[in-house]
Amino acid sequence: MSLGLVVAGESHGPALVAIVTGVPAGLVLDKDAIDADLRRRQEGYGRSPHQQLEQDEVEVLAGLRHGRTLGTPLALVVRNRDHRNWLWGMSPWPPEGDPSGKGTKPVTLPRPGHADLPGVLKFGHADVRDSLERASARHTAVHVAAGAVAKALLRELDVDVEGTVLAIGGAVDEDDRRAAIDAARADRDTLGGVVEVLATGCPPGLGSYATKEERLDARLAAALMGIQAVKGVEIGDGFALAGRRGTEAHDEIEPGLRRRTNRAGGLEAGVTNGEPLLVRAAMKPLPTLMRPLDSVNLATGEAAQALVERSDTAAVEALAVVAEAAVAWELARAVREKFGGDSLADLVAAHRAYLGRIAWSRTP
Ligand code: EPS
Repeated sequence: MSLGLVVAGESHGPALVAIVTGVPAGLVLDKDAIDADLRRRQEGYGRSPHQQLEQDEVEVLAGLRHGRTLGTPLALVVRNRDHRNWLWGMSPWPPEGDPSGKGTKPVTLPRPGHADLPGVLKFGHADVRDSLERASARHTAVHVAAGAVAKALLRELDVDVEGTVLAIGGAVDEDDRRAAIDAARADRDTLGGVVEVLATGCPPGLGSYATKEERLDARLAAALMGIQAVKGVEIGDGFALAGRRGTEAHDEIEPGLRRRTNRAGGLEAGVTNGEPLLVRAAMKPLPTLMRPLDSVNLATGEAAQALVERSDTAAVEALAVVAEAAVAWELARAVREKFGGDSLADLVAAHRAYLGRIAWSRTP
């Protein structure tokens, strides 16, 4: 038993869609809680007018009845309000009549750092828009909706997951981060940053060292690297561990099987050890720039400046929410694999029996 997720949707298309499988029957979902996470993803300082145009809310088309999951595939939809401005440009069918408006003119100036060039080469597209629409981080919205389902499941086991921003453009303090965004925006530039996700209440034993595919550290790294613009992932003290001696790198075990420190970030050999799970992700500065970098016009082969478009200055606050959803999703998957159950009651009972066997309580 595991969780499955398939997401479809283009940035300016009609909607974003997620099919979620493997959620046990009887889990109560709260629309307000899912919508609150969608709003959190949108609230960050430094986003573009496009992002502000969207007012995301979840629709559930299947798998839920009267607020309770049925144990069948859940179909989640987040509509793109901006689509009404792209009816021709992003029409799924050949547009009839007089095609004009946004998105109808082919994009031929790939942005360094975006999917534009690798995308058109890989798929044989003539219009960069055929790549950029799907590569856009817009569809993180519906991943956050799926993550909210995962968080609801985890909460039944007293597991909480929270993402926070550590730095934006190198600035750590909140006021400095805002100032860094204002300065970058004034320079018509963009910023990246670092986020952290903390998960508390994980029992020891999620994930496995048996195969590399089951290692929870590998799965978390893949989930975080799967988010647009993420270029680095660290678990626990991560890169700093490489410079320490062994006696200062590991977490000594005390009676009661708790640890004196948490340098491993709650994961040893790809398995949770009962300490808080701690992961970080580094985001590169966004590649859509108002001050374009050198590129090539794909229609002529001549040197040119990359596409200039409205742009987010920074989306690091959104990344904190998206990374939280990604970590929650991977943890919920590991929970489903370990505890199984067709109904939530079966799952909770299996979890309780396991904690009893290993004599483990959430608080030492
Ligand atoms: C994005 C580019 C921007 C963002 C968008 C993701 O859109 P546009 O190019 O239309 O201005 O605003 O993010 C969202 C709309 C969102 O909801 O997060 C990109 O290229 O990834």
